[in-house]
Amino acid sequence: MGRTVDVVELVDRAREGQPRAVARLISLVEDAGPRLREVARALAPFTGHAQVVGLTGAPGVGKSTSTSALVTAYRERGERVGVLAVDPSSPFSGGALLGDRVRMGEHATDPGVFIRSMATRGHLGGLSWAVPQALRVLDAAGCDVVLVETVGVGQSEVEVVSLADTTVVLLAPGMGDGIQAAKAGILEIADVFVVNKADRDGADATARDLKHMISMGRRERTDVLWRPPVVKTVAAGGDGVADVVDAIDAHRAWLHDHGELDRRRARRAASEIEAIAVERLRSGFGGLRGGAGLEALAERVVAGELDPYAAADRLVEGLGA
Ligand SMILES: Nc1nc2c(ncn2[C@@H]2O[C@H](COP(=O)(O)OP(=O)(O)O)[C@@H](O)[C@H]2O)c(=O)[nH]1
Ligand SMILES: [Mg+2]
Repeated sequence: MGRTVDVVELVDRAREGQPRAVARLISLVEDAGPRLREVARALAPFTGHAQVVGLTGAPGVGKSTSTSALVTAYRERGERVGVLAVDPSSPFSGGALLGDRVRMGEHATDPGVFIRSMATRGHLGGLSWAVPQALRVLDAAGCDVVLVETVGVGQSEVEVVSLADTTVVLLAPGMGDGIQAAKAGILEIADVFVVNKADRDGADATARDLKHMISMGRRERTDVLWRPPVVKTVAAGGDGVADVVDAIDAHRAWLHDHGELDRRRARRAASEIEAIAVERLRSGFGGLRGGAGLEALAERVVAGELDPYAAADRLVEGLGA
């Protein structure tokens, strides 16, 4: 094939579990280069197998430590595991983040584990398009479970929900913002709560507060049948990690029994399509020159010559031309 990669062959090799093929495919989708479409097409028939588990929470609660402990637990069951560590603020891309590399070090030579760190800064839409494509690569590579670690700040914790079959929200005692964050919306997104650092004072109180909030929430939302369990862990020592695996399994079974798995996956595909379409529109705007371009229109809005709605109409019309 000369210097150009044969994407179909790469996908074959990834399915055989060759780490370099997996890494290469993720790079191809991350770069959003001309091969992206070809990669997506080649992957499509082999996706839909992996169980996608999102882990989110404030920086320092122990997401990476927990992810590593979960990898160990799934490997003990003989499952192939993928890890995507997504840090929107990281200036690095492609390679592993140093901290994660150290923590994930014990899995680095395990052929049944694929680990990838992704920085989303600089990509319009952040998580919204590159991560789902990387997920597809790991899925097609035969991962039984893919763990997606995202920092629970701003939008990313909402976005992880659209990616994951099961969303695990981590809290830690002594991080006062924990319960506040819960009030601000993590209650809606969590399928499983983990109170990590249970070796520290206050873990019981945090777990109790959470359970109380969950029971309050249920009174208002009687249609919601799944009650998120609250699991205490000491991820650093592995305590309670088996309970997290059990909770994730139970949630998966519940999703399956209630037709929710298909619904969530359809929602995920819909947001993926939307993100790609929006991205395409955006890049189209960039190509519009002269008076029809975004900058020229913006100037006219600032000058009061056009209102933003009329300007938006022109922009969209410009794409159609
Ligand atoms: N005491 C204690 N420390 C922990 C525990 N789990 C993780 N840590 C420590 O907390 C710090 C942050 O962990 P990390 O996994 O990087 O958190 P992340 O930012 O959420 O990914 C590290 O120094 C870990 O060693 C735990 O269960 N107990
Ligand atoms: Mg981390």
